[in-house]
Amino acid sequence: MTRRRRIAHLDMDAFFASVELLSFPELKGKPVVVGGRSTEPPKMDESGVRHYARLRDYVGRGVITTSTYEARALGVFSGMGLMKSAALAPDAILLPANFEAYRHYSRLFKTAVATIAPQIEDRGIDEIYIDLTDLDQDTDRLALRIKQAVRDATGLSCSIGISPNKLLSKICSDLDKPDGVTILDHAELSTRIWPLPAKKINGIGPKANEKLAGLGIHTIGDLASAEPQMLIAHFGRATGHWLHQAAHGIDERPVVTSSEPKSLSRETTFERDLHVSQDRARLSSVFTELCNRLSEDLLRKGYATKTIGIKVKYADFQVLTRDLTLTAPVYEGGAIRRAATECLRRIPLDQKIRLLGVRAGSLMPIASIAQDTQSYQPDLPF
Ligand code: TTP
Ligand code: MG
Ligand code: MG
Repeated sequence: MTRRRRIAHLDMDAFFASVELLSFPELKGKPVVVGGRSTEPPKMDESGVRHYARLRDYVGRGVITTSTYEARALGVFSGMGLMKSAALAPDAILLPANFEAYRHYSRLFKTAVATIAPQIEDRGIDEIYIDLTDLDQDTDRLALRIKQAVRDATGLSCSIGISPNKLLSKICSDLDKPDGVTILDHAELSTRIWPLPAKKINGIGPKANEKLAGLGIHTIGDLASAEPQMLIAHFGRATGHWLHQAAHGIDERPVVTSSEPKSLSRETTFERDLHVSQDRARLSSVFTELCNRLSEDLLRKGYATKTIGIKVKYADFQVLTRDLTLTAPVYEGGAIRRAATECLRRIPLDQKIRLLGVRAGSLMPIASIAQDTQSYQPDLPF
C-alpha cells in the first residue's frame, strides 16, 4: 500500500519587508512599505538617529513591492501605486528593495528546512513545497519544528499549509497568515475549502475569475457543484477538467525536488596549443579567468566547494586530472586559484597543452557554511 501523501507549502510572511526589519528593528510593529524606483535608504544623522522616508513624500510612478501586516491593515498592498497608497497611509515608512539580502535569506530558510525535511521543491524566492510523506513524526510536530528551524536560521516567521496535495496546501498556507499552521484533511474539503472564493485556487487568475463570476461561480464550492461539461464548454477540455478536479481537491502532481548539481566546471580549448615555457603569461591569465568564472558560477547558484580539480589535455589528446580536498569550503576566485594551482603542480608541464579546465566538486550550499576561506597559498607554477 502506498502511504497517504503529506505535502506542505511554506511561504515566508511579508518576506521583503520582514528582511528589512532585521536591519531596522526599531520599525517592528509599524506600517512599512518596500518599493519605489528612486526610494532613498534611511540616513543616519550625527547623533545616530535614523531618518526614514515616508510614503507621503514619494513622488513618482513606483509601486509597492510588499508591505508589513501593519501597513496592510491600512489598506496598502503589493502592486498598489505608491502615490495612491500614500493617501491611505501617509505616515507609513518607505524603504528601497535590497534583492541581494532577500536572496541571501531565501537560501538560508530553504537550507534550514532541508535539515528537517529534504524533499523540497523550490517555488521562488519565498516559498517551497515539502514532501513530508516519508518522515515519521506527527504532522503538527513537524510543522512546528520546520517553523522553528526557519526562525532560528533567519529570525523570520513563515506560514505553512499541510494537506494531501500541493493545490490544497498552497491554499492552506495562506489561511492563517502570518505565523500560521493550517493542517487539512481531504474530508474537511467541503467545510473549509468550498466556502473560499474561487480565485484562492492557484491558477485561477483575474481573467478566469471574472469569467467564472459571469457564470455565477464565486466560491470553490460553486465550482465543485458546476457540471464538468459546462466548464469544458466555456474553458476548453483541459482547463474545464482541471477546474472541476481542483474544486474537488484532486491534485496528483508530485513534489519535484531540483536535482542539485554534483559539480561545476569551466574549461577552455586553446586556439593553438600552448607551452608553459613560451606561453606562461597567456596560460596564467587563462587559468585565472577560469577560476574566476567558476567562482561566479558557484556564487550564482549559491554553492561553495571543498574539492577543486583540474584537467589538462596535452597536444596529443592525453588527459590528466588532479583533485585537491580542502579543509574548509571555498567559492571565491582567489581561493579556487590557489587550490587549482596546487593541483597543477602535480602535473608534468613538459608538453604543449591543448585544453585547461577547473572543476569544483562536493558542492554545498553557501548558506550552510561559515564564511572562512583558505589562507594557505602555495607557490604558483606559472
Ligand atoms: P508573497 O509571498 O506573495 O508576499 P509576502 O511574502 O510579502 O507576504 P505574505 O505574508 O502574504 O506571503 O511574495 C513574496 C515576496 O515577493 C514579497 O515579499 C515581495 C515580492 N513580490 C513582488 O516583488 N511583487 C509582487 O507583486 C508580490 C505579490 C510579491
Ligand atoms: Mg510570502
Ligand atoms: Mg510567496
